[in-house]
Amino acid sequence: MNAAGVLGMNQMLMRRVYESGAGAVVSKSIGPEPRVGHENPTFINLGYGGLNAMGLPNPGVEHFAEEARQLTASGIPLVASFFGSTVEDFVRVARALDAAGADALELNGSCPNVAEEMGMLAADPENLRMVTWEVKRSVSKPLFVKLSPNVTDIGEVAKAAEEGGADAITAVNTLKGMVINPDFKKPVLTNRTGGLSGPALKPVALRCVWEIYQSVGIPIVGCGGVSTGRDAVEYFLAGASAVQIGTAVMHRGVKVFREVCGGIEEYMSREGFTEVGELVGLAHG
Ligand code: RRO
Repeated sequence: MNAAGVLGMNQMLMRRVYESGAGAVVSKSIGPEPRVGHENPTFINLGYGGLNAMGLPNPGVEHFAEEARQLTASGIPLVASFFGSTVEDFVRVARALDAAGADALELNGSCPNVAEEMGMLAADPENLRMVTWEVKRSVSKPLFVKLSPNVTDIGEVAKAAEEGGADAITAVNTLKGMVINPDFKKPVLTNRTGGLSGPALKPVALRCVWEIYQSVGIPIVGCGGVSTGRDAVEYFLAGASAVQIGTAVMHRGVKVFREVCGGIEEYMSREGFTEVGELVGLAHG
C-alpha cells in the first residue's frame, strides 16, 4: 500500500498507485470538514528522510466520499484514513467513508502536527481504546488503528486498540522532530516541529512493529522507511503482514511499488518461501 498522506487526496492519484502495483490504496487522512493545512514550508527533504508538517490538509468527508465511491466502483481496494477532534467526529467520518464503499478504515490517532486533542489520541491508551470501540461498533468494515512512535510503550497502546476492537494495527506514523536554519536562526517549518519519515525512521518503526507483535494477536501493517524489497522483508520478519510506502514514493515515483514487490519475490524464491505469511514474525524465533 501507499502510506496515508502520499498520493491519497483524490481517486485519480490513488488509481495510479494501484495501477503501479500496490495491493490496496490508502487515502490522505480525511476529517469532518475541509482543511487547507499549514502554510509553506510544510516539507523538508533531509536526504536521510523527510520532515513534514502538512497540518491535515484534506477536502473534508463530504467531498472525499464521492472520490471514494468512484474509486471503489472500479474494484480498487481502498483503506480510508480518517481523523476527528471528538469521538463524535471520528464516528461520523468513519461511517460516511464506510458508506462510500471503503474496504477498510484506518483510524489516525497519531498525527504529530496539530493541537493535542486532534493529534495524539494514540498517546493515551484509555482514550484510544474508547474511540476505537465507538468507531468499531459504528462501521461494518475492518478497522486499522495507526499508532504513533512518540510514546513510551507502544505495545501497551497497541493492546488498548486491540481491546477496543481494532482488526489491525498500522505502525507507525511519523516521529516528532525539527530543523533549525542557523542563518535565519529560526525553525524551518512554519509549524516549527514536524514528523520525520523515510530511512531515518525505519529502525524506530521496525522496533515498534517488533514490540507490537509481542503484545497483540491482530495483524500489523508496517510503515516507515520502506523503499526496497529487503526493507519490506525486514518488516515481515519483525511481525508485519503488509507494508505501506510513503517517502520513497516522493523520491522515486510510483515505480517503487513494483520494485518493492519484485524485491520481495526475489528474496522469497532465493530463500525458498512461497507465501509472505511464512515470513511474518520469523525473526522472533
Ligand atoms: O497532515 C499532516 O501533517 C500529517 C498527518 Br495527518 C499525519 O498523520 N502524519 C504526518 O506526518 N503528517
